[in-house]
Amino acid sequence: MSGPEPALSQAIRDARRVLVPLHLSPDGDSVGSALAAAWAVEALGASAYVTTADPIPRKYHFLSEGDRAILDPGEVEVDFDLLLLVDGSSTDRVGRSADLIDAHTRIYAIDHHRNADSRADWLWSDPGAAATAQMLMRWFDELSLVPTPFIASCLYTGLATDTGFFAYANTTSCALYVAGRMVECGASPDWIHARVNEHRTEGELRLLGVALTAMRVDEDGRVTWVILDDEAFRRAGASQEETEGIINHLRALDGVEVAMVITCIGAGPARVSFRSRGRIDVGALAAEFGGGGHDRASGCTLDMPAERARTILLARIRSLLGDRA
Ligand SMILES: [Mn+2]
Repeated sequence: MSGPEPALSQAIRDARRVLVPLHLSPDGDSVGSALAAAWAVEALGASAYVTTADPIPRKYHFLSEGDRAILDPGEVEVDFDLLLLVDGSSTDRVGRSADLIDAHTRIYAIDHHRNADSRADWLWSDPGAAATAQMLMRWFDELSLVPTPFIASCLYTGLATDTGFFAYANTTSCALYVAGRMVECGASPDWIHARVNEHRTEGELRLLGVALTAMRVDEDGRVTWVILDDEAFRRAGASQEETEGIINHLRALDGVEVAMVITCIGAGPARVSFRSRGRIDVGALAAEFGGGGHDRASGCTLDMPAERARTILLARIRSLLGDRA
């Protein structure tokens, strides 16, 4: 890949006001990278506004409740000369934040996703990077811009969460080296790990217990699933937002290739999450049913009762596994 300079810092120096939105369903890399990019924008002399159309998950509030406010797009009434997209390259991914730009706003995108499809004026893409935060740290080093301990923590959170705390296949030596740079600048690995993973709600843990008890395993042990319905949420005293992490436990069973969590509230549709250990591309599977995602993590929504969705999806997963036996 080629580096971002001098185009990126020149574009920021030429701008007065820069919009840095989070993408929809913001994750740790989105929150951390947007806050770090906004800090760099101001270090280069422009003013930065960070906005989000979707709520920020509770586990990232230790970043979003820092000294920079993350605004609802509806609260912002200024013109922007530059839109800086981080962790995504399309304005479609930022929801209502896209309403804040006009035809005169230039668009720069910094993204590590494969197939970064962009109508941006300029795109810095590095699919070899584990996180956008990793790209930003390298950019800061290129500019000799030394992040504060808080900004280093934002970057470290982005890189750590996108690599499953340095456990996924994208944990390259480069990712680990750059993580080391973040630690040198003041990020604390144990504090960030505890903030992200050990501030869970009682509802989340009780729902995990209900889900593991209700877990079903296919007869050959290669597929696990659970249906979370009104009764499951009631027994756990949990809300629909407290399902996070359950699916990773279902995939952790020895021998499992695909895990599936089906959530169904009242007479609503069946919302399905998939995880794969790698043999089955669950991104392609979800796409067959109108959803999407990555090869190891994806989801879709089926407008039918949960039990019927389970029957259809399990049959399809079995045939995919059979094809590859
Ligand atoms: Mn990312």
